[in-house]
This record gives sequence, C-alpha cells and structure tokens, in this order.
Amino acid sequence: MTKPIYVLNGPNLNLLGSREPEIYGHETLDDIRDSMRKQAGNRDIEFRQTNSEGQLVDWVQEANREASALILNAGAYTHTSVALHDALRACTLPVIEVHLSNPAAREPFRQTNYVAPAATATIAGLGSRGYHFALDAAIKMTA
Ligand code: CA2
Repeated sequence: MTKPIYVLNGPNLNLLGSREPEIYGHETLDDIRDSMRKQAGNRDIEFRQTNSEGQLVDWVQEANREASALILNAGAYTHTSVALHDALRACTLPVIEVHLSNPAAREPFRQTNYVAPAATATIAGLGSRGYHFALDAAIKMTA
C-alpha cells in the first residue's frame, strides 16, 4: 500500500482568498486542497492547516512516520522556527517547501529561512501552481 503525501500548511493560510489577493491570489486553501486531490489521481493526499507551531512540529514528525513525501508551506514559521527546522532535519522522506509568494523578493524579515536548509527543494513565487508542481515532483519521486 502506497503511503499518502502530506501537505501541511502553517499560520494564516486559512485566510487565503479573503485578503491580499495581489500577493497570495484569489484561491482559498480549500480550492487548493480540492485541485490537488484531483491532480493526485489514485494517490492519497493528507491536507492540513494549523496556526500552531507545536502542532506543525507534531505533524512533521507524523509525516516522517506515515507519509511517502511532505509538501510544506510553513507560512511565517518559515522565518522564525528552529523547532520546525530541527523536526525537518530528522525527516528521511522528500520534503518540498512551497510558498505562494517569493519571500526572497519581500521584506527583510522574510529573508531568514529555517525550512529551506532542511528541505529537498523549494518552490516559491508561482502562486497556487507551486503546490501542483510540488505534487507532480512528489508523485514522481515516490512512484
Ligand atoms: O508566500 C507564502 O506562501 C508565505 O508562506 C505566506 C505567509 C508568509 O508569512 C510567508 O512569508 C510566505 C503568510 C500566510 C498567509 O497570510 C495571509 C494573510 C492575510 C490574508 C491572506 C493570507
């Protein structure tokens, strides 16, 4: 039985589609989840969002046990969380970091990234298409 692909989303991503569409687009997180499930075909997608850092760390550890690959948009914890970095460093599965915007082209406080050094790959600045590119890669890497 093939393990699911986990898609974990961090703080405030539940607000997608409601504000700042010029930065994050018009799609809601539910829209992204539904279109990823369609794209995934017979592969299972475990899609979650939390505003809590500890919850995200727990889910990363769970993904390492239960998933074949992890797609992660850690939101603002990307720029602050050593705990998340340590959890990702302990992962043995492919980890694809996704951002809707391109933090490298934004404010100075977004230039620190604790996720990228522990990730297999990073996709940023392509809006919701980034999730689909990440899923395509995750499926091919775990076929
Ligand atoms: O570009 C991304 O995907 C981010 O991970 C989004 C985070 C931001 O802190 C990161 O630097 C880059 C923000 C999450 C969503 O924030 C919203 C706030 C209000 C309305 C809609 C979304």
